[in-house]
Amino acid sequence: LDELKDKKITVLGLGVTGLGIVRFLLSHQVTPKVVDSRAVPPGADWLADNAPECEAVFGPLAEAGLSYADMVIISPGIALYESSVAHAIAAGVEVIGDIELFARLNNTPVVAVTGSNGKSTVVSLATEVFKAAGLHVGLGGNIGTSVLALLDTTYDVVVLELSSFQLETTASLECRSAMILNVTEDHMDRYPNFAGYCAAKQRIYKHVEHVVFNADDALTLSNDHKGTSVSIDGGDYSIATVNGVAQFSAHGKTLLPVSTLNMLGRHNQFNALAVLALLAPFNLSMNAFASAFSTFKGLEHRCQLVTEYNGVRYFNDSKATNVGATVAALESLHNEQGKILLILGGDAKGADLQPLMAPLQKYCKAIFCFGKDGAQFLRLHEQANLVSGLDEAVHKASSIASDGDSILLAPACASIDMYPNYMVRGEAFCKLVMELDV
Ligand code: UMA
Ligand code: ADP
Repeated sequence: LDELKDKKITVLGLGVTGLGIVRFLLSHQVTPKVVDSRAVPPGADWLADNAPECEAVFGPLAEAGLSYADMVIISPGIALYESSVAHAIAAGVEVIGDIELFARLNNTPVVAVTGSNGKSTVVSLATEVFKAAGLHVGLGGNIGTSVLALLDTTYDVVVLELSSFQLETTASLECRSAMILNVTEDHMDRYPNFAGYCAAKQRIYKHVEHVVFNADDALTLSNDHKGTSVSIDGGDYSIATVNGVAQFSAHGKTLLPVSTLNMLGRHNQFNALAVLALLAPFNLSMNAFASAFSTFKGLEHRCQLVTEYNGVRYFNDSKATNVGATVAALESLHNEQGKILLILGGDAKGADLQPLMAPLQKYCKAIFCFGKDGAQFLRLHEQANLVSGLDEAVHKASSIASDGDSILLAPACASIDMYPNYMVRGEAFCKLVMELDV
């Protein structure tokens, strides 16, 4: 930290991350310059009220003088190839993210998780297990809290959710254990190609004692192909049926009945296995896992049962913001008694929608498409309806659903074209469902 005091530091971006960095630096007597390309970034008022001593430049980055800094601490929403950032790097400026700064200062054991889907669920469940075992645990990262705040408290262990954007600017994070859960297309509006996205995710494995990977997804393998594997059907951690009872198992030994898990769906059984594998180095009691698995009901807006009317179940999976998550929801929620009426659309972020074709054909009675890229989904199903928004979708779907069917919001898209975020979209859906007159 003393090193930072002698440097010209620019904090780039003033959202959740930027504010966390500014607060942290100020509390350690470092006064940064603050830059954001938005005319009024989310943290502007806070900065004016609490840190008027910080020079602030809001507006076009080209005018912000990034190249004159010694170090730029960049937010994940800004790409390193953004021209002003690229110029600064070329001029020799050190550009790092808040996770890298955390890594350089942290002495607590870290469990880190990345992947296209399931990160928040896995880190939340892992945190609950640590708590049940009586450990003092900190949780941060992409899940929504700045990691630097974690340095202010003494923890036994820290659990981090890391996005590909955050990993791009992280080089020295040391982890006790870490996992890439899965890699399917996402954020193709940010990466030049899929390989770039995969490479960002791989950076999590740089300095890890206990590597965990998904045996069903080769893209989660580390470069040396070593580590502990997880797969429902057969990995070091898997599900085995013993005397007719499905059991979470490790290396052929049963650990816990799968029925202990309170969350719905096959993908959540995988997530539970991931938690068991990731936390293995900590030698926690199986009671701690059993307690957390049975009480954790899953996070809101992830395959969440809203209600049931006349045998029709309504599910909110607004957090399905990419194709992989929508496929997982269809595979987890389908049942023999009926079909799924799927509501999807929004901002597809440049994704290839083709992988949706087979599951849509197999599990869906009809689809209802809305939002900026809604029309792109129409060709994927013969019973496809273009609708103006969630209101029309919910009403149309409920009018043709019959006993045993499910109505599922799993948009495969970001919400940003019509809503502030996926939570507001999910809440809007739940409200429409609860107000249905059926
Ligand atoms: N932005 C500008 N100009 C700037 C700075 C940001 O236009 O100068 C834009 C970005 O392009 C983006 C938005 O502002 O559209 C927010 O970017 P940010 O970097 O300021 O974001 P933060 O508020 O700091 O939130 C970030 C993560 N956001 C992103 O990576 C886009 C949050 O994850 C994370 O919770 C938070 O840090 C704390 O770590 C959100 C997210 O959507 C939930 N993540 C993506 C995902 O999960 O798919 C990766
Ligand atoms: P993330 O933090 O990676 O976005 P979440 O736990 O918030 O992950 O879940 C995001 C979406 O992915 C939800 O729609 C959820 O149902 C789905 N999902 C959760 N776990 C998995 C998994 N292991 N594989 C595929 N999809 C998953």
